[in-house]
Amino acid sequence: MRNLMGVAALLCAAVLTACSGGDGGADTAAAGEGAITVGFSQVGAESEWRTANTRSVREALAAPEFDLRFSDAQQKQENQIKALRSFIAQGVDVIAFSPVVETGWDTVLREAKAAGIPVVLTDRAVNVSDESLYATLVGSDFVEEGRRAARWLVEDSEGEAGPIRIVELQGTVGSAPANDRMRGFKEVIDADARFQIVRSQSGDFTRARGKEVMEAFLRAEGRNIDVLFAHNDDMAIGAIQAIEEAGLKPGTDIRIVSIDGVRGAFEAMKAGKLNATVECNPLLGPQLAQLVRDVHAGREVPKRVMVEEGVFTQDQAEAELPNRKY
Ligand code: GYE
Repeated sequence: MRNLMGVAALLCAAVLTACSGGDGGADTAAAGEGAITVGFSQVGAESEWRTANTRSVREALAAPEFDLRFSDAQQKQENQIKALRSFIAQGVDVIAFSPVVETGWDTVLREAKAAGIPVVLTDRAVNVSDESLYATLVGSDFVEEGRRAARWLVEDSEGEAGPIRIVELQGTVGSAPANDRMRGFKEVIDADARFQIVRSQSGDFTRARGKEVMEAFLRAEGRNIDVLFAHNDDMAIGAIQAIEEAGLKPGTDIRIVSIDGVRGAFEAMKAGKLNATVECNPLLGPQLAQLVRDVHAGREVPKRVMVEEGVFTQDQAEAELPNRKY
């Protein structure tokens, strides 16, 4: 038995650089003959959004025309770089990945280019000196999402006297959604002197960190917090718990606006604990599949492909909840 396991482990190591651990876990899907081999490196499993995104990508690339090699980076850039190198070594037809952070990709993307493997970015952008290092990016407009969150706040604060003290739970440091949502939000609130961001810290897009950081905000600011802006719903949901444990009413004592539009956010809005969520649609699997087909066939693709989305408030939560697919 032990020997068999040893052989299995060796085989596993030979086929993919890592079956678990290393690049954070990888696997293959059943594929038809002549299938397009796609190496996909996912950020991790940090949020409800990400779970829905992974499901969408896996479903779309489960068709026999694709052979999917999926790898989970557990929110670490070094794991993603390893996974990309492993995909290059395997000679996949197309690489797709959702970059954890924006910078630090030039070298590995140059390696992919030298190997003639087109790269499709999903969800998050990169900051590279040479735009030809990737074929296209399919994802949301995070700056606009930040603006939408702020515009909701401005509208909701009509007639209110200042100062309106805001705490901000930021996403993963250096990630495109954290950078851009912060920028979009600030752009709008900076035009109105009543708004002040009094604390700002990363909660890494997770519930657990969102709760911890909100606890620290509450310790530092006491009852002087009017608004929480969270870069994603999961951190807002974690923060709601912290606010309740501090004896305050989330949604009333502290108004909360976050981003993603996941089911948990709709439930929190229905319960009156979250005020608004800005939609960020994770179901981009089908668009990704089409881009993979196109770049593989050598067809021209737009450099930027957008995902459609909206804003939802408490009064819409009950009616919208049954329609939510994530
Ligand atoms: O908002 C957050 C996730 O990159 C858009 O990552 C994505 C973000 C999403 O962890 O929940």
